[in-house]
Amino acid sequence: MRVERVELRVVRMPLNFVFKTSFGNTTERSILLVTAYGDGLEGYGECVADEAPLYREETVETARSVLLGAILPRVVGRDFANPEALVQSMAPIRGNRMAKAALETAFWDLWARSLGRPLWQLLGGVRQEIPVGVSLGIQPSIEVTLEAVARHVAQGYRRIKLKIRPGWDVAVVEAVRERFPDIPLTVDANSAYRLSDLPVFVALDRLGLDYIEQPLAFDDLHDHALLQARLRTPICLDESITSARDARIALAMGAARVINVKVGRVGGHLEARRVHDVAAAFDAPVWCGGMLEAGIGRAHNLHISTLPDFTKPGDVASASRYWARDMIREPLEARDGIMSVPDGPGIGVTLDRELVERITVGDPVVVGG
Ligand code: OSB
Ligand code: MG
Repeated sequence: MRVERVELRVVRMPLNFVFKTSFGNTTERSILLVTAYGDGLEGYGECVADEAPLYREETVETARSVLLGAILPRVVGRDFANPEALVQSMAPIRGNRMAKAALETAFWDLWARSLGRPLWQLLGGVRQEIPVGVSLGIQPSIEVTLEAVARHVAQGYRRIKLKIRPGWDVAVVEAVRERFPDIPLTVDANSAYRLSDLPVFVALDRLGLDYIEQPLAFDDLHDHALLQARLRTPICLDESITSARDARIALAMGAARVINVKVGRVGGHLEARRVHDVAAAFDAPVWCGGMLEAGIGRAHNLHISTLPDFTKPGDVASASRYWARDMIREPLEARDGIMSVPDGPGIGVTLDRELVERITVGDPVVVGG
């Protein structure tokens, strides 16, 4: 498949809610959308980077700049027999995994469409029904949190994740656990704590959490290993894992027992599958994380979630939770906590072109003829 040309555009979409985490508040997303053209077909990828580098280092601007300046010159106008070949061509470029993933996922979609096959089959998926959970941002009060949990449990979500940060942790989680003694419950700190906060984690360790996600620094596997040794509750790493090698090291040294797989964070589907394979070799469960994706990114997340070791509910909730109007035509909605994986060629969804044009910020850039 020759990548004849690639279009980059930024679209702006307002969220239905303020998403509050330990690193900041999100009220709308600026999303870099990548379209790869070849053989009269189109494939779509959505970059997970945000406007500010508060989760990891990349931003919408760095991803755009690295794609234009370094990645696309190696790719546009060239033939790739498969996604492996494309990934090979990007390998000399260090880091910038969110930028690479945006193009890599667009290529997978294009390639799968050219073969007339749904992406999940080409990835090696084994199911088309995906149990999902929900990630609840930091709420104004414990009372509001309890209402939000009740609402999402009633909707059928299979796991509730609560964002925590210093000063908003043990009390709220205890209150939720007391009201909902049996639900699968997790917390996500987004790197807000240090090892000296051990008493917080010892208190959380008594609350029957499924795991504690990314409690410590994004680049500190060592302290996560020290913390894990003191806890019964598994640690799940998100920010810290950018590759299959990171996953191998983290699992081998006991820094985590569960891995959050995000296609964007690790550089694309191929590396996400490698992370999955490493975790499976360690008997460690994985689940699919979310980055407040719109339809294209959410569809890609559903496809990767079909691999066998995705045994815990992911953060791939109904699109209508996030968006008044999504950028794709097909509704990606959970029913009783289950999302169905689209079965058409590629990612199996189509862009709402009229909407995409309307929400585009600035001018799209097209590379190649
Ligand atoms: O840490 O998992 C995270 C959103 C943006 C950045 C990081 C994270 C998240 C979420 C939301 O938790 C997941 C979602 O609903 O898409
Ligand atoms: Mg997380």
